[in-house]
Amino acid sequence: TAGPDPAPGAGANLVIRDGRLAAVREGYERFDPRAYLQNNYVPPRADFSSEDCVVPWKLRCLAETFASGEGVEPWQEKERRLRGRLRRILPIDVHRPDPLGSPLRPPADALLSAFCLEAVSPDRATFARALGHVGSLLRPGGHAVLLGALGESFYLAGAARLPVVPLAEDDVRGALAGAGFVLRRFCSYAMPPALRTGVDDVDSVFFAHAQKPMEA
Ligand code: ES4
Repeated sequence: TAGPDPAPGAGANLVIRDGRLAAVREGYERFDPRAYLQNNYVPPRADFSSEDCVVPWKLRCLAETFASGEGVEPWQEKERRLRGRLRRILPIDVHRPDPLGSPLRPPADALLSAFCLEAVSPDRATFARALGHVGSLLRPGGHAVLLGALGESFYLAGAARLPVVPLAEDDVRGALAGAGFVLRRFCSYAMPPALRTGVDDVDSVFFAHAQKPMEA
């Protein structure tokens, strides 16, 4: 269901949603990260001899966006600054209105999520709500950078077969607008037959760069 999160005890709606989220959680208990990397981040999907391949496409989208700010600082300098800023890895539950369990202070400048939200959401409304939850961690003017799957209903990672909500381009645009974002860039990549290897049923991959408006 669309709209605000139901209050605890809001009835059947909440119970049904919890059951499907429990199924998502159980699926990930069998998730095999090595198999996932093998399926998506080595050839044929990560073939750097071809510009038309999906992983080079994803990396180009990210590189262009991250190079578009002020400065033009060499990438080595960016890498050094980013590594110097990393502090901790925190667990996050995107289905909670307060995904980190407490507000982020100061709020984040940027949020990057790749193939996560649609892969933990049983339906489009849950995807849109999850985007709103993580988006609430951003400051006014903060940036969201998303990569994800369109038209995908499942993917494999070893023994795990994970359900995915099949999204259309307009679902992503609508969810970003509904979460209060202004879209800066949206593009997609149709998965060519040679990269339809059976590890999922993805139709295409999307990239979105969106921004929270500055405070009035
Ligand atoms: C992915 Cl290229 C691609 N397609 C579908 N799912 C993915 N997860 C990570 N990369």
